[in-house]
Amino acid sequence: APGAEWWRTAVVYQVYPRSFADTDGDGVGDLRGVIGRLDYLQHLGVDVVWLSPIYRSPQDDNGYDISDYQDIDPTFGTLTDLDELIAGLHARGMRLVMDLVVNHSSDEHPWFVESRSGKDSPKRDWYWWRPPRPGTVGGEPGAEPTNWHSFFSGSTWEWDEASGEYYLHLFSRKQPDLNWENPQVRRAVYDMMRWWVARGVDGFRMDVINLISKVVGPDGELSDGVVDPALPAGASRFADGSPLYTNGPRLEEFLREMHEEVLGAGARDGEVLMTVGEMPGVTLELARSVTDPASRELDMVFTFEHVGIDHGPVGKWQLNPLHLPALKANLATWQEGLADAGWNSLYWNNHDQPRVVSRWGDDSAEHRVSSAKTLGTVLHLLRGTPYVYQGEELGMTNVGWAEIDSYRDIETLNFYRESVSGGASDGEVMAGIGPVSRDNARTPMQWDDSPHAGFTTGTPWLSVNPSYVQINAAAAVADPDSVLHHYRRLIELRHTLEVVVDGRFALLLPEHEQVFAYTRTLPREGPVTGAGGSVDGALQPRMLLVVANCSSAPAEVTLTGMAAPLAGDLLLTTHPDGAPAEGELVALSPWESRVYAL
Ligand code: ISL
Repeated sequence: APGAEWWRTAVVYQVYPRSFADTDGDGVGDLRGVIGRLDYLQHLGVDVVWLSPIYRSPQDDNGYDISDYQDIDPTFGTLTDLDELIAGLHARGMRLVMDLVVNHSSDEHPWFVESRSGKDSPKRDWYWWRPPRPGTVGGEPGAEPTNWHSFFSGSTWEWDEASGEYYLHLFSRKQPDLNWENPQVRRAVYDMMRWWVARGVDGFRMDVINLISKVVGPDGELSDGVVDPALPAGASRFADGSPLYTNGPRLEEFLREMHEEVLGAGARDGEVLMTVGEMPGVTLELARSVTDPASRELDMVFTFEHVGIDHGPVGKWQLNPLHLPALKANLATWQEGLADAGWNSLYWNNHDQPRVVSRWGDDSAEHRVSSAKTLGTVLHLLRGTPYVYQGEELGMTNVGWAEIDSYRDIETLNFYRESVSGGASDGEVMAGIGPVSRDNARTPMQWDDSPHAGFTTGTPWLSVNPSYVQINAAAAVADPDSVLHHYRRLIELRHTLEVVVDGRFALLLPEHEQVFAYTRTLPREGPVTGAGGSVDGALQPRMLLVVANCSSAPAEVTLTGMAAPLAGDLLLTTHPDGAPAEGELVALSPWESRVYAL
């Protein structure tokens, strides 16, 4: 029954535990830190916590390299702490979604240790082992089985001298890819997932799940990626292999099998689980197929198209200024594309993305608060399930350090090393890293204005952003005009208005370079009840109009045919003393946004 799909009315909050709250003074956040902040999350009004990985891990990629899927890393606590976290969430009517990282494991996972032990190991085929390219000597440049470039720089292949073959790692060399072609691997993953479901988790966020099916030739061969002719000669001897491992031929088959084995109704006493697949490079067509409930695969996916919209020709390390019409067009395509089948996830931020207020807002003292509120408004009133990344509700900003020594992220450090050894200057490389490094998202959560922002009594693993003196949760809770209270109201709108959950999306003024405007509309016929079923139908609007100035200059728009809605209720605004609309004409201050109901 559609009513059982609770995630359609939910808002998810992502906790990156390492940077959330530290209770034992070791400078790294922990599960007891999350437990201690549940009242804060309840006050914000979120329904679900997605917890980035807390499993046993050597922490080469901050827990996205797992050496035991069924235990907690001592840095974060114990299984007993996790049980207490689940109980604390459930007692408050909230749910827990765990990160599932099964495209790869850690190289220290016993599965890989055994696989590596020799060509005859019974687990050899659990990972991707391949001989050197014919006519070459293993370990020498050019001997790699394919020319693929790793997400984290260098080759995707690591030479293992002892067993005389290479293994595949799309990410770091400590993250070997699991071989999903092997049914034993899939069975082990499903068993592990069932164990977590039985323990009480309410769903999974699946790390790079669209990379699990590789393109394999008839004799098991993997093939070279095509070298981009636009790249300067000698830029890198590696090529983009992504078409050979992204959205692969067996992906949907594997997802259907996982659904049948683990996720189907009745997984735990008839509880409905929530699933979201992280899918860099997913197409709209594939997303629709995967998230159509009839397919029985996943509930929603994370697309990367909108967060790639400002990438330069060489990718994320060269960000361009945002061209608003392009962002609007992309979001509109996904809103329309998944209107009748499938479901969107809505996000600006996560632990891999720079802070949105610095990236697409204006983090100057003058505009930080209103730009954070306005970006929150345009995202949260779209159709789909919104995700709030820790600190986003405070309008936390990029830290953008100028020195490489301040950074800890493996992607950033590897990119720096590769670029500098390729001849680029420190200044050039740091100019790319500052605005986009993943560490911008990973500086510790800013709780108050005490030392280290109240995150730890020790030395934080990554320095706090000096902005904590002004930007912190204690100040935001105390200020009724804070970004935090604006996010609370947005979340409340989703919980109370059916039009926010189900209304059909229509983009207005697609070419406007400053203003993001759209409507959400419910059908004219039929009763309208609250999203939670508890609100008086008479109070339910059938139409919302969102008008948002996404720029630091004033803007004026004429919303043809909108005079009536503009005379209606103003449900939410960033500027309570803004000039009322005159007929169809709306004048907006910098970063002013309004939500009208009809
Ligand atoms: O960070 C990225 C872009 O800025 C992506 O390339 C990212 O590496 C990719 O989206 C996959 O991310 C996920 O898997 C990685 C892990 O490092 C990320 O933190 C995780 O979100 C490998 O497990």
